[in-house]
Amino acid sequence: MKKLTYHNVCTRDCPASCRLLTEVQGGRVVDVKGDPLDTFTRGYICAKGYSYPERIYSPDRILYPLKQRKKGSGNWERISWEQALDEIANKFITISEGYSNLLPVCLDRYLGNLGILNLNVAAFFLSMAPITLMVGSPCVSAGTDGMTLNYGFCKKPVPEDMLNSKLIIIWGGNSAWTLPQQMHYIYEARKNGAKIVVIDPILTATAARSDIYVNIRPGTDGLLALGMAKILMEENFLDHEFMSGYTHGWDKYKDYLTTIDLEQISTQTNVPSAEIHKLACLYGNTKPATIWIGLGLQRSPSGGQNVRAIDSLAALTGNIGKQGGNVHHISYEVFMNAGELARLQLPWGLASMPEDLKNSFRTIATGRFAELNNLTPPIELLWIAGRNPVAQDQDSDTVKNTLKNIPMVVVADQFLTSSAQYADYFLPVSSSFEHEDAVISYWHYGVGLNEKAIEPLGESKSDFEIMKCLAKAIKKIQPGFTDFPIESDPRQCLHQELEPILKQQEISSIDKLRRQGARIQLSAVPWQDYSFPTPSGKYEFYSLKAMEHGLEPLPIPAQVTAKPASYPFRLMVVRNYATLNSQFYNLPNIRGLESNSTLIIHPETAAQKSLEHGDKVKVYNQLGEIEMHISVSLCLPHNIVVAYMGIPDNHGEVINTLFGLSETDLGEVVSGCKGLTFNDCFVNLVRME
Ligand SMILES: Nc1nc2c(c(=O)[nH]1)N[C@H]1C(S)=C(S)[C@@H](COP(=O)(O)OP(=O)(O)OC[C@H]3O[C@@H](n4cnc5c(=O)[nH]c(N)nc54)[C@H](O)[C@@H]3O)O[C@H]1N2
Ligand SMILES: Nc1nc2c(c(=O)[nH]1)N[C@H]1C(S)=C(S)[C@@H](COP(=O)(O)OP(=O)(O)OC[C@H]3O[C@@H](n4cnc5c(=O)[nH]c(N)nc54)[C@H](O)[C@@H]3O)O[C@H]1N2
Ligand code: SF4
Ligand SMILES: [Mo]
Repeated sequence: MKKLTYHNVCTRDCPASCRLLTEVQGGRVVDVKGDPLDTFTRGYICAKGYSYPERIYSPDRILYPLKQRKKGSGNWERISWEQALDEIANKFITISEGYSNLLPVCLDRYLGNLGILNLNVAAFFLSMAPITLMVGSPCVSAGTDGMTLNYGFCKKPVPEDMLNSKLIIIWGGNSAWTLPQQMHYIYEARKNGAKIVVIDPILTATAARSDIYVNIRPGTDGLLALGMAKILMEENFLDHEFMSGYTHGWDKYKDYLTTIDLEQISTQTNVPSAEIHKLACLYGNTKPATIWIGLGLQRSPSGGQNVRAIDSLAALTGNIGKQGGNVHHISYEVFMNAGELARLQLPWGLASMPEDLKNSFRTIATGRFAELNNLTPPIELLWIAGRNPVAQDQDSDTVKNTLKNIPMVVVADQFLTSSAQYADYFLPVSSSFEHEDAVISYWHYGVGLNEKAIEPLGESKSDFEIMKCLAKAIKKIQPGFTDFPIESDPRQCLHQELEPILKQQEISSIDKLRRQGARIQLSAVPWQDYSFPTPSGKYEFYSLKAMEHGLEPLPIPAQVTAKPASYPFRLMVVRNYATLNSQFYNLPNIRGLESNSTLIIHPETAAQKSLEHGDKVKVYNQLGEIEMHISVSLCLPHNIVVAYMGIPDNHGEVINTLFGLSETDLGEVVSGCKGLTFNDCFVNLVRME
């Protein structure tokens, strides 16, 4: 039988956004591989990408709408789309009649699918404002705020600019696992003489590939950066021309730096003074030098200020606006180039919304499920799409209880996730191989068209189709209720969204985009014009805006949390190379790589607790407990234990049960609310017989 090849894009929330070639035989996906024409990946994809055929046809995938008799009971019944949509549509109508508004309707969505068309889920709800919207980001908001306060906007160089660097400091990121394609540029830079430094509390796969590894106490990165800044100042590494022309607040920063004590910083960060000195001098001496601020470090109580302090190193040494210099973090600048819908999306969705629309919403910060219980009017209907909050947000028990309390919870997903178990309705979503869409990468700015390669499996539908069908069902009962375009062709909507990009790129047709892809042309090296959209028009060491958000105007982090006596181990959850957040672990081939929920501990901890590799332990704290198998490793300090993200234990218990709700210092500047802290959780463990 003839094989047909289709162009797809991986729609996972992953910076690589790999373009894929999908082979289809007899209407079935038989192979997925990387597209060698993808200028960023050059055809290299990860284990998750290769596992798509297994994921598409997984026996775990749910292909029909389901209704659960009692939430959490597992007592599911297959129902027709007609019944599901009718009952949900009627709930919308009853809510609007009972409350004279739709505030009791709440939407919680995130980036389970990065497709532009997929973003229309939000458009459906936006068309019916006012509703209650969960806003912000569980991921990036403290860091983007830190960057925004200093520079005025969060921009980054293109990934290839690392080839021009002579020193690359990877600070709080594990790219060898989370963005492996970038390692290619890093290795190339090393061949050209660059040194690679990794700063991480864990000796990660990335750290193992570095020239210099700095082991740091979690959450203290800002202090290390302040110590380095003091040394740069004392050792005359400052770029006075840049500082005097283009920065604001150096006098105050300088005064502050003179007061700090390097020995104290060494004690607080766990980094020996000589190492801090060596690192600062290496950074001061090497031009151009770049810092890649990963997402791990900004999910700490002072994550925003820590990012600001690290940024300041680039400003002090004049590494801003230079090829091979700057700070690489994250950029949503690309979405400015897309159509209206993509532009309205998270994490800055709220900030960029027109005032009248914005003000009509009731907003709840992402992850704050407890707050959903105490609202007037109360939440009557919660729609969860592209999210798994029970597994991924903090305090999973509270999330579960909130879901239980809400009269109607709808989850649209492909699998019966830990969150779906607390839903009343499960709506089956087609995989991205089953409908057309497009993805813009927030790392390399590539735009890839995703073709429909096969028909939707079972009765599954894309989120866009689901919203259209729901709008139809609502309109059948009350014609004027929503103006969501029920007759619109998904293709047409997609093309509308892509039009500005096609124009900018002078790409004549969607078909051309499908074959060759595109890349949004942003400046390869940001800030070359030294024009910073901050209140002072300069790079701000001293930010009054930070003060408005209750922080020190200088990049000074707050005190580090003390370890509670009864929970002596800090629990860090790291992303696994073969899974993505809570996804993929259910596939047999992936489980072959990571078989069960593992807790990695130091040999000293093993000895102290009389544990051996493979033993079963209960990991617990004041919030709950989870069963795990021990793996012993020297790659982490004795007071840290490490788990892989998203893999539940044999009882379905998830690791985030042990994480209390805890906010980062920043997040609201860009996204409307503070971010979430994930590296400040403490536990104890005990052997299970
Ligand atoms: N302990 C700890 N917790 C963390 C973090 C951490 O570092 N430590 N990191 C945080 C970060 S960075 C993030 S981004 C969040 C991620 O949190 P989430 O985004 O909630 O996590 P995912 O597991 O990726 O869930 C996405 C869901 O979308 C579904 N999905 C896939 N495609 C589609 C589609 O087309 N339509 C619909 N409707 N659904 C689809 C998937 O099956 C999956 O269930 O987790 C946060 N949680
Ligand atoms: N394979 C795979 N790839 C992924 C994902 C996945 O789940 N699996 N998830 C995607 C998503 S949603 C995201 S947000 C990105 C995240 O990708 P990265 O930017 O790499 O961020 P994380 O993996 O969250 O954390 C990276 C490192 O930060 C370290 N870290 C934690 N706290 C601190 C600290 O206080 N200081 C310092 N210096 N380091 C610290 C951790 O030990 C970890 O090694 O990856 C994306 N890519
Ligand atoms: S998960 Fe990331 S690296 Fe893997 S195929 Fe998808 S986009 Fe590429
Ligand atoms: Mo994330």
